[in-house]
Amino acid sequence: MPHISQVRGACPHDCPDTCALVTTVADGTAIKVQGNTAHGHTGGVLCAKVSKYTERHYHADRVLQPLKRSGPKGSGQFTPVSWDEALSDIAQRLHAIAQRNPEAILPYSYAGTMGMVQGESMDRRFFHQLGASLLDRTICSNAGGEALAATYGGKLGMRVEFFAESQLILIWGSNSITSNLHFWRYAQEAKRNGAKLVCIDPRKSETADKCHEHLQLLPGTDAALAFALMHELIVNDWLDDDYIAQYTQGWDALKERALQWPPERAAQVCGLAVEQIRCLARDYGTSKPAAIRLNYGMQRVRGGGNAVRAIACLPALVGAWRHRAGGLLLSSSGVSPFNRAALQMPQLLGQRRPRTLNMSSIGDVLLHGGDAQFGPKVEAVVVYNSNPVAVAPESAKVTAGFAREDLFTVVLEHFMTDTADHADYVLPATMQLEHWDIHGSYGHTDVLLNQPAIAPEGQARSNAQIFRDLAAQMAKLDPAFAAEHFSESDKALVQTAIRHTAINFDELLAHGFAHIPLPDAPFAQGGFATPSGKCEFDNPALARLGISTLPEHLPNYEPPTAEYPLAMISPPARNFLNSTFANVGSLQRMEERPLLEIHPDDAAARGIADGDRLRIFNARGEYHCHASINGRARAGVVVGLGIWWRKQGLNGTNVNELTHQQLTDIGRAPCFYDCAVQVLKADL
Ligand SMILES: Nc1nc2c(c(=O)[nH]1)N[C@H]1C(S)=C(S)[C@@H](COP(=O)(O)OP(=O)(O)OC[C@H]3O[C@@H](n4cnc5c(=O)[nH]c(N)nc54)[C@H](O)[C@@H]3O)O[C@H]1N2
Ligand SMILES: Nc1nc2c(c(=O)[nH]1)N[C@H]1C(S)=C(S)[C@@H](COP(=O)(O)OP(=O)(O)OC[C@H]3O[C@@H](n4cnc5c(=O)[nH]c(N)nc54)[C@H](O)[C@@H]3O)O[C@H]1N2
Ligand code: SF4
Ligand SMILES: [Mo]
Repeated sequence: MPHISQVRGACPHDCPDTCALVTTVADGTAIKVQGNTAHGHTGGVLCAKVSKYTERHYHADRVLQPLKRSGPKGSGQFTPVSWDEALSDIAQRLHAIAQRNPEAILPYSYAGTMGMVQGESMDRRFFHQLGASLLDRTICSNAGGEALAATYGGKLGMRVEFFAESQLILIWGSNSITSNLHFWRYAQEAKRNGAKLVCIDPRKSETADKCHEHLQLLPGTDAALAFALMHELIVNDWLDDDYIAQYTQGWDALKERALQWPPERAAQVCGLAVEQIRCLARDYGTSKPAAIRLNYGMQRVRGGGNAVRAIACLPALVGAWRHRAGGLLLSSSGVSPFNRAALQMPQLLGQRRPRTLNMSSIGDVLLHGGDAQFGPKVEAVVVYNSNPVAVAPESAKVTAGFAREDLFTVVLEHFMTDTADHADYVLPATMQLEHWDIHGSYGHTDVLLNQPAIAPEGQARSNAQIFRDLAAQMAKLDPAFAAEHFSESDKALVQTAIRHTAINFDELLAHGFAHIPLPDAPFAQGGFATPSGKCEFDNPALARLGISTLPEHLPNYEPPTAEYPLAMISPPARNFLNSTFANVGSLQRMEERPLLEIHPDDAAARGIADGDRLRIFNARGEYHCHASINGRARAGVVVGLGIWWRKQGLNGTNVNELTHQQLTDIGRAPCFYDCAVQVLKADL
């Protein structure tokens, strides 16, 4: 009889759901990963991706030993080396650069794992101790995050479970069935209880299919729609005057701006029917409680931050916050109790104040170092929990940057991604079933513990262990390197993360999760986390940043032109998670192949039939994939579902070959969905 055990964990992926996992282990092998039925938000259900987790874990292509480059940069040719050789060589290279200028070293990481330990602990200590450049982690949520903070004072909002009690739910810039499945379960419950569901999305997504109404607006026009809704709330007197008077700031000025946006004007900007906007305003003004599930899809455009601000004003205008099932949720990560300073030790910087480089500009950063805009040239980059060559905008530049022969690149990875192909060293990292971690969530308000279920495969080491090992090597080269800060084990780091908080480690061990004590309705009586304590429609502090103190509608950087007449958005494919899982066979087969969704009229005008091979191009580059005329794209807008690896692409590129590096109005974030292209049938 095999020895069978079950181990509780947490899904590490960059997904608002942060599911609680149960891994079944037979004689040291993980045979099944399931949802923990005891955890309410997970409800025992996992998405298709993580239901197949063992396939990713035991994938034949997994990197299981340290690799050293043996061919030209970017060739993907490597030779196995020992950990000792890799660590000592890497430490020597970094030490030599640090002696000249530590700011020439750049860490590059994002949320490949959302764990506090493997995502933001020893790594931060290591780079702080070195004095390396800091990274502005803007690639995903910064426009909306900073906009929300400017309005509510933080990433705070409705508790996700109370959406089940709402009467009206606006699913705004979110394909919940794809990217927030466990919210969709609550929305379904509300629907069964009689709620109306409205989807606001340029794409007729799987979620739009299942909502009562779909407003298929043009990308980057959400602020205009929000202002028109305000206009209708004002002229029809659907306002909660008392809530506005007590708990908001700047209403007179906002009102004046909103009155400039009658539905007729917004309809033109948004590409919607006037009646659709009126109808939505009526629903929003008269349904109680009304809730908005705002998501990040609508903020990946030039005016994304201001659009979030405009939308975030709506619940205060109708007093939706008075009820726990009313209000808005963009992100709940602001309730996170973790002791980040103890994990990351910013004090290791001492008096040094290294420059901060923006991860969303990595192409320019790597190519243009040594000038006034970017400062000293980057000589070494250490990448972990991210695949920038595939996911960062304007990939031709990102690829050229990573292909620099004079750049020393270390990549901690599970697989030979496009980025790993460009490394000097690839270091094998453990996966979630093999290490300790602790997780907050940006879609619910629980804390989850991840216990290792099995021993690491091959020679894999956890991220935290790799930085611990590198620190030990650095200490040999530099007596001033404070090695004593790198001794805590991964499990001890979990405990550090919750030291002096309301979260109890033994409770986490026993159940796998714990609730953060919170009120049901966060802003029922104001209590916003802003300096004024109010919902700041008008935020005077923004003036110093050169941002309009009132929300405004900013048109996209790249409106379609005669040369590039189609707007392109590139939201995630359902069965991948960003570029993760794109190499997992069963999930790849579900997504079939890289596709561009195109409206039948736009296809017909170009003689394109379903399945045809396409050239999609603009001044920045060219991406080839197959046409999908599946009814999801609106006229004038094409949809390149992401994020395939470049090396899987028909011409060795992916959709980010077309995107640009201009930044959002607030939050210095990329504008992935603000992009104009031309599409033609490729010659065979
Ligand atoms: N299966 C799966 N789940 C994921 C991910 C994944 O890759 N795959 N990624 C994870 C990550 S990192 C994130 S940040 C979230 C992302 O998930 P969301 O925050 O939901 O954002 P997106 O998926 O980028 O876009 C959501 C929807 O917004 C629409 N959209 C695009 N432009 C606009 C616009 O201008 N206005 C409006 N109103 N809508 C627009 C898109 O068509 C898309 O259907 O999902 C996470 N979950
Ligand atoms: N065109 C377009 N581009 C986009 C987007 C889009 O919608 N359209 N979405 C953007 C968004 S929202 C985001 S968040 C970014 C995401 O971009 P990334 O943060 O780069 O996310 P992934 O592509 O999932 O890559 C994460 C990598 O981390 C690795 N990893 C996972 N766990 C660990 C670990 O424990 N240790 C180590 N060392 N590695 C690990 C995985 O194997 C994977 O290769 O992409 C952005 N790019
Ligand atoms: S990716 Fe999201 S939905 Fe899937 S298991 Fe992880 S947290 Fe849950
Ligand atoms: Mo993201």
